[in-house]
Amino acid sequence: MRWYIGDIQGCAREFDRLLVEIRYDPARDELWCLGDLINRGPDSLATLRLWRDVGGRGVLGNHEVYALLARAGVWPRKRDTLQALYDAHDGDELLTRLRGLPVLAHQPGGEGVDDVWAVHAGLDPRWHDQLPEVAARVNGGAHDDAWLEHPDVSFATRVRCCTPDGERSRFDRAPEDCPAPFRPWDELYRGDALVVHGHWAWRGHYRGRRTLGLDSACVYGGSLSAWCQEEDRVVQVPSLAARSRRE
Ligand SMILES: [Mn+2]
Repeated sequence: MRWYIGDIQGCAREFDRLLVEIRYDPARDELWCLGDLINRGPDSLATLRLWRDVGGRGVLGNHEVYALLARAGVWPRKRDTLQALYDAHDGDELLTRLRGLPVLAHQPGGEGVDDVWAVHAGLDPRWHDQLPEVAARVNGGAHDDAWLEHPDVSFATRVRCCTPDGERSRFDRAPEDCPAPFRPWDELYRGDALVVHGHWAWRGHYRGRRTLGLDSACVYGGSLSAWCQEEDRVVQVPSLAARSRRE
């Protein structure tokens, strides 16, 4: 089975529980994390070690971009929970894995199974009829620091609300409150493939016309969500944290 998991944000214990819950078997199954595996939460290092050890794959999130650029000294260090990762003997190896993650990942479906595009935040409306070309462009860079700051990478890892011509809003609350002229990016999506994404913790897990959101705010006391592509099934485990970390 192929499983997609929403934003873990260092919630390693919940990640471990979720893998047990879905009976994840690295020899048989495939694991795609939807970005933001790290930061804010209690244990980014254990999260990445577990993800590596079970052969996890994934797409790049804005917290991975931050971790890489802050580590490189390109961006100023903000308040974060990444020090143990930076200090670990295998920290740079783990960060190198993150640097290699694609921004957009296509997983074909089949008989009765949805074609899936995975992305951390969402899609620019101008990309909808040319996703393979966009993926080749945004995934095919040198993955160096400058690539991590490319506007297309920023869009795919950060958008919540935007305009049809790809202008982004900083709005981060419930989609129905999105201020005009911006709209939730998924309402503008007109493709046929199912887009599976994370990043919008405030919104939580939802199912749209052709989109599926899996960031159910584990780090803020919600739950951690997984979705199986073949069975179109969601499995969730509750957060072990108090509902207190939201900033
Ligand atoms: Mn995010």
